[in-house]
Amino acid sequence: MKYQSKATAVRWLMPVLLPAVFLAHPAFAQVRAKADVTCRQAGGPLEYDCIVKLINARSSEPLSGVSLTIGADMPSMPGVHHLRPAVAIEDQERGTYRAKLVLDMHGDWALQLNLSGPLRDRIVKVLRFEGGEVGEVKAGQGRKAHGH
Ligand SMILES: [Cu+2]
Repeated sequence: MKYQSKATAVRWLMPVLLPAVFLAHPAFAQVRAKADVTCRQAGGPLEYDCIVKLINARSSEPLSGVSLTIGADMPSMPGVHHLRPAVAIEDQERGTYRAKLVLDMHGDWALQLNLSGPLRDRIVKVLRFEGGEVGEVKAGQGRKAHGH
């Protein structure tokens, strides 16, 4: 009998609890983002224009209206480089964002994409910046040490 009254209580609470969970982030309650990042040298040797395409990981629809900043750190030297996060601006093309990165040396950089606003997420992409060449670094290909 006691068990049954507990179950009844849960049934009564469900309509109250469920909407509360979704109201925390109304439109994007369970959305995860996927990002495609391409950068190319622009201006100085350590200046790069980066294009970030954000899509909904489930539906592959472009994610528009997201507040996006890009932080950067060197995985081989955590905490050594302190770059101010770059603010990305959405392009006319929905879900496409542009930011200018000014690094302080060439090498492998972990870019932290911080998504906020209607959707909160964080995506890390490791890219190798070597002059005009920028490419994605797959897991296990990172360089061990570098000098300053
Ligand atoms: Cu470094």
